[in-house]
Amino acid sequence: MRYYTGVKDLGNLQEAVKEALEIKKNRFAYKHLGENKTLLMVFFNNSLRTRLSTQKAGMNLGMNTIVLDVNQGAWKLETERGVIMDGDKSEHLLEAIPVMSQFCDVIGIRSFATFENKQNDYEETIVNQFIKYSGKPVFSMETATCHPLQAFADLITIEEYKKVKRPKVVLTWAPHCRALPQAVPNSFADFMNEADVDFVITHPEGYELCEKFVRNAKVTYNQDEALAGADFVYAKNWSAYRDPNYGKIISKDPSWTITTEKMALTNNGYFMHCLPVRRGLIVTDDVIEGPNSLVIPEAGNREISAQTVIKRILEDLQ
Ligand code: AN0
Ligand code: CP
Repeated sequence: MRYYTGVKDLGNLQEAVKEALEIKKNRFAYKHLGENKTLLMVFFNNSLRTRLSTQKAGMNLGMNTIVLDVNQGAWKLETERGVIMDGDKSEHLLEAIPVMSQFCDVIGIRSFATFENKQNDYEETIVNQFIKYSGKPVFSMETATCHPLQAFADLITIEEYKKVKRPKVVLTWAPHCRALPQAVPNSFADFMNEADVDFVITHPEGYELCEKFVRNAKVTYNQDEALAGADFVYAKNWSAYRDPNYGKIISKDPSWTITTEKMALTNNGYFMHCLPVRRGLIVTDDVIEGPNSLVIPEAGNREISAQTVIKRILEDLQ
């Protein structure tokens, strides 16, 4: 593997999950792969889980790791070509990328949607510039439209906890106070559409996701109907995708919060969320603290999804 920006890069998904579960049993078995190799993790946005789990994954593989927080201590970067740089941005991405790549063998990149230009966001211009100008393998740690390390960890978690061969998995929108990207639901849908699950998406009208990720999934505006008989409830807020509301909050309807009453509609279903989560908006304390909450093992599996991806990248670098 040279690049990891979406589900397609994993090839056979069942085999990728199998490989991840093998790695989980013995995470230090591939330490030789990363010897004298350096992982650079570039963050344009905040992170707790991705930063820790990806660094840990690199260390499990014997790599040295460097973390760069672009907005804390590095020069502010211009990303557009053809601009006169007389504002607050001191350096251009087109120099910064090849300089970064002098000091590493593999690059992870986190760069959220800016919501300034939908086309730029959905064409993934930032990560694609890293791919084009770094000369190094590049993987996503959540880019403008996708978070494939998260969705891979989610699928591993579903595989570990499922009680039936083909579980019902529901992705539900939930209210939030800030406009959030569509990356997490996009990637979750992308993975679930390829997995052996009965997949349903539910959200208020106007929160339709990009068709390229939804594909043939069942979509309903009726959350209760979607939750009926669910084995897994995956809650997430996202801002509107469709024009003219791209990147905007168009509803904060509190009746979409995941509560004990909502979970009672499910098949004793598990609760999932990528974290960070705002209690009282997305989910109640009782649900997230309850016995059916998978949020902690789900976060733990971020180490495994990252390690599987970096292992495959290192295997191709040998
Ligand atoms: C981000 C998002 O919704 O994409 C990161 C989630 C992993 N969440 C927030 O910014 C709160
Ligand atoms: N789930 C996730 O990616 O968390 P962080 O934003 O804390 O990395």
